[in-house]
Amino acid sequence: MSSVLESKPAAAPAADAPKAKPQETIDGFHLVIEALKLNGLDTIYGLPGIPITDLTRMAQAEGLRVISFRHEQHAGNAAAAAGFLTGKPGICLTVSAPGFLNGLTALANATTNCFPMILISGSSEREIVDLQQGDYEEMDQLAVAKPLCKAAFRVLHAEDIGVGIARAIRAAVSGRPGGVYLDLPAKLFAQTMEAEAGKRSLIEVVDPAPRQIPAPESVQRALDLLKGAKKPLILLGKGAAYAQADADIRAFVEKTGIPYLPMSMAKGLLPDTHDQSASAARSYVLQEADVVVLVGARLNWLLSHGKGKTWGGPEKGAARQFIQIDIAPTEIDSNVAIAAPVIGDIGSCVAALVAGLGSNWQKPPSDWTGAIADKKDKNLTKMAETLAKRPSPMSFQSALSVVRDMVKARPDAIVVNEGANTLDFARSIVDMYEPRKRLDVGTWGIMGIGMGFSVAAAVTTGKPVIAIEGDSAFGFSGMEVETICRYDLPVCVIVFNNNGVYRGTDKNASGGADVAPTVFVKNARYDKLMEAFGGVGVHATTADELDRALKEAVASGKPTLINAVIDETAGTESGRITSLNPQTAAAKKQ
Ligand code: ADP
Ligand code: TPW
Repeated sequence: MSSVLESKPAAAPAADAPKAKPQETIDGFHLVIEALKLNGLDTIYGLPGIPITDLTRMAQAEGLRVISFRHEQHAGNAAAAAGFLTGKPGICLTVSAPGFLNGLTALANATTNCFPMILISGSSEREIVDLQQGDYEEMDQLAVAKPLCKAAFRVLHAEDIGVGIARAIRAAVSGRPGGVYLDLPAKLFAQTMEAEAGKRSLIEVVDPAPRQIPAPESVQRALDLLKGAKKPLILLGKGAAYAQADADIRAFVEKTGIPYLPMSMAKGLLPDTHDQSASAARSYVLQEADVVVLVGARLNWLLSHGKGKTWGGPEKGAARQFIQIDIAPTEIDSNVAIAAPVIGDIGSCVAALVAGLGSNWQKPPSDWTGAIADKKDKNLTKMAETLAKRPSPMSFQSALSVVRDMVKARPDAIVVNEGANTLDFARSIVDMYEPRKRLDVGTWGIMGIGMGFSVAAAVTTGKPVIAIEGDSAFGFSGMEVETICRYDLPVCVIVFNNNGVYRGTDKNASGGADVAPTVFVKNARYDKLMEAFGGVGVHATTADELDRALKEAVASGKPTLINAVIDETAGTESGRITSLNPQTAAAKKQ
């Protein structure tokens, strides 16, 4: 820690007094930096300003990587994605009130998705905030953050910085991971303390996300249920991807022989081309399965809450039973009854299930796996026909078939994906081959994660990133292409440009001069945006042009934006969730 020490003379000595030894001190800035370093947190995603500008400079000087963004939401999204990819909390650093609020969306989104991150915001003086006397960027940030994250802490004294950061780390990664807010008032940074005492006050967190071993009887209950299943199904969620228990999960799937479905961010835990993948027969298996094993997946809206038509209607629903593996006991029974909860970390739970299978484990009946194989064959043949077409202008499918081939050739590349139709089509068309290579809109279906997630993916892995973006989706974080260029990151953004939100053909019902609310400037050249900052911009109107540009981008690693012109009549309102639009839902009920 010697590099961060300041030497300050003690109080002015009297002329005849013996010379006092200079006292070594450390300030709040450096205590924060040292606490992060001590815990292996080596990257800060943020945006400078009062009172944290010096913190960003000093952190950089002390060897941390500081990635500076154009808007805090994207810095926050980057921290969240880094948390998901690495299992360590991603750090986002913002200024007070408005900067904090800009970061808060990302913090709430991280919490919703169970990604570990810590939002650290500078704040203004407590005395003034508490009396509401109107400080520069005054806000009671701790109170605002509390309902939107897993935990929130404030540190008032330099000697508590170590504890504050340790508590933030533990809260972010233990149990169900999530977002944590850490409030650091401006005054804290300039506080000093004696250096040795400062060093002693820091905490290196031991075992921040301890294994949680499931109760043996819960494992046995699950195995008993699974043994009797005629049409079993495994559903892998992004909790399974996060858990980094890839080998155990693979062993569980392959030893049981049970067909599985990956949720979008669990794609690649096993290659999408795996024999047991039931993705191409998704509707069929969800309707038919009699015992479903949920592995780090919640029965939320993305799974139709575990009931209704998606699950084969009331009769099938009544007969179906669930096994749910999750670290959060309160998740159980949140939508439908769970017959066999297995509570613990996914690695330990899945390993315990595999150990309990025994030597006489019977793989699922062949009439079940055979029926799935038939459906898959049919659907995959149909999909291959669609993908082989080369319409002009491009369709979502023809453009995505190019990306699909690229990812097949570079399975280590990370795919970031947002939009509506662009998301839905990419999820089913672009096969993934390795775990944690797909980042997308997640539990909220939120737009705006694109560039932040891309930056984090590139920074944490150094691998090529392919961001598959609807044109509307891209707009939420588009300015961060400057960030991508500034750090020279190997990110290739493909904007699926169909001139609007969902599509570009809506009309203004009033006949007035304004275009419809979902329509953008026609034939926009998003590629020029990348060129403005020194990256490569490509305007692609055919699949061949897209293919050439994408190959070039991945090979060169240069920041690239491909403006892929898609038929503006292609795409449906809200993609595959049209039914959630209030009018559509109401019409259906009538
Ligand atoms: P998806 O959207 O892919 O279906 P969800 O985000 O809904 O996935 O669900 C993830 C689940 O995984 C959450 O309920 C969370 O508590 C759980 N989870 C996250 N990490 C772990 C872990 N290490 N062990 C067990 N469960 C985990
Ligand atoms: C923070 C609502 C869902 S999808 C979408 C919006 C605005 C954009 C769809 O158009 P895009 O994709 O990106 O051009 P495509 O492939 O259909 O052409 N604000 C937030 N989150 C969400 N989800 C919305 C608005 C929305």
